[in-house]
Amino acid sequence: MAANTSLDPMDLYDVDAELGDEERMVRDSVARFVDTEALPLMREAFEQHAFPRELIAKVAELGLLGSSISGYDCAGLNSVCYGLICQELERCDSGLRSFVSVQSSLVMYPIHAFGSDEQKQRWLPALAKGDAVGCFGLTEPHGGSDPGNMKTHARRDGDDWIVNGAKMWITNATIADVAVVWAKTDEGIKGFLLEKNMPGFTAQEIENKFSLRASVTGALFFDDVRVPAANVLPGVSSLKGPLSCLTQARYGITWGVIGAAQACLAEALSYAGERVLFGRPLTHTQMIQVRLADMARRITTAQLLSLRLGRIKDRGELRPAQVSLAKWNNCRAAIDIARDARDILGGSGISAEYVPVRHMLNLESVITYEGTETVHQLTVGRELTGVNAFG
Ligand code: TGC
Ligand code: FAD
Repeated sequence: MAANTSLDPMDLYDVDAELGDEERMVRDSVARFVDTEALPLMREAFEQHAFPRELIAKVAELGLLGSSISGYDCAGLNSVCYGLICQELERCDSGLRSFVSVQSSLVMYPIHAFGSDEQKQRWLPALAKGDAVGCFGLTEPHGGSDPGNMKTHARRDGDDWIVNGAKMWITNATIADVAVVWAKTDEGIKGFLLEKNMPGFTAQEIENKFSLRASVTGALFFDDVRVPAANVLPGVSSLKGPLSCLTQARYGITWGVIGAAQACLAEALSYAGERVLFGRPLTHTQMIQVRLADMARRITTAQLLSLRLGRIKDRGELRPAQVSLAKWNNCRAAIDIARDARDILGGSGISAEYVPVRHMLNLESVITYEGTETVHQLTVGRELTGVNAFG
């Protein structure tokens, strides 16, 4: 009996049917942009260890920066649209999705949620248009999993604040016009908007990465940086501030990694269909079919988790442990799929001509940043048991 070919291999449960017209339209327009304008640049960008900055104006023009914010020249789209944007961008490369995640969830979101009217007017339209680039400084050199123990600190000096310390592994660090920097103060953890030319504020690129090569990553240093009170986010004074931003970005990542996994499955299907060994294409062997089926199973599970999460988020009922479960599950699924797809391609799997190895290497960062797998497992464990096992 012939196999049923009517299902979409990238969407076995027809998640597409659960989407509204606007959600489908957003996904399809980002997909077109990815296929025609972004993907052709990405292999070389990865090889050159450079973020293709020419794409900033294009993602801005498509309304992808701060897309969940209403007003301030932003698109005001729902959370599922944001997720679909991340999915299509990461189908291209995690570095491109990272750029949009950081700008949207980690820079524009805190300015919108915790900023003054003046800060919103000044920064949000510029960030939405891509005229300004932002970065988010939370992780420090001594250990990113425990940001409550940060060393960067700020003290009042008249109407100003003086910031000292350092941040590490910061996406967009050296190309940012504004950095949302979290620092300890006598009044709790506060967010500071540091501008690139402030005396004492420097950024240094981290070179020779084997992962996220098409993304800028760097360190930030603060040596007695004088920051006016007008640059402090007035709406939050605790760890809840930066952790709320992470919830937004982690949600987007749950969708993003589905795109990377789909790209790997597509490549594995195509390669295995053409590769003839022992007198038949690889797709005719049971073992390869089991491996492809397992990829589809994991992708389908991830799609259902993210869609459900998006609907919960749009109802305003999202809980951090729910995001942790999906970040853990979907990143694990994607990295396993990428590694397996690389193996199905044999020696070709290590070539930049095929996408799995690039996604596989990128996903090593994605499974680490925004909370490592262990951090998310322990977050779910804490939710189940009521016991904090981090310490
Ligand atoms: P804990 O006591 O759990 O929480 C302190 C306060 O924050 C609240 N909260 C959250 N709020 C919103 N979203 C979340 N996810 C939240 N998690 C906790 C919590 O309710 C509490 O509020 P309140 O009112 O009671 O004060 O804090 P803890 O110190 O025990 O930390 C818990 C832990 C380990 C989960 C947290 O520190 C953590 O998430 N660590 C991982 C750090 C991390 O993910 N860093 C990411 C840096 S940014 C990045 O990687 C960007 S990459 C981007 C890219 O390029 O795409
Ligand atoms: P550590 O916290 O030192 O963890 C080391 C190991 O210990 C991990 O395996 C971890 O899971 C494990 N571990 C930690 N705690 C426990 C525990 N209680 N029990 C058991 N095991 C534990 N940060 C930002 O602030 N902004 C950015 O824009 C940003 N961009 C990034 C871009 C890239 C490419 C990368 C790689 C990272 C980026 N990060 C950013 C940093 C990222 O969030 C951190 O790398 C991550 O949170 C982990 O922190 P760490 O690297 O210091 O590892």
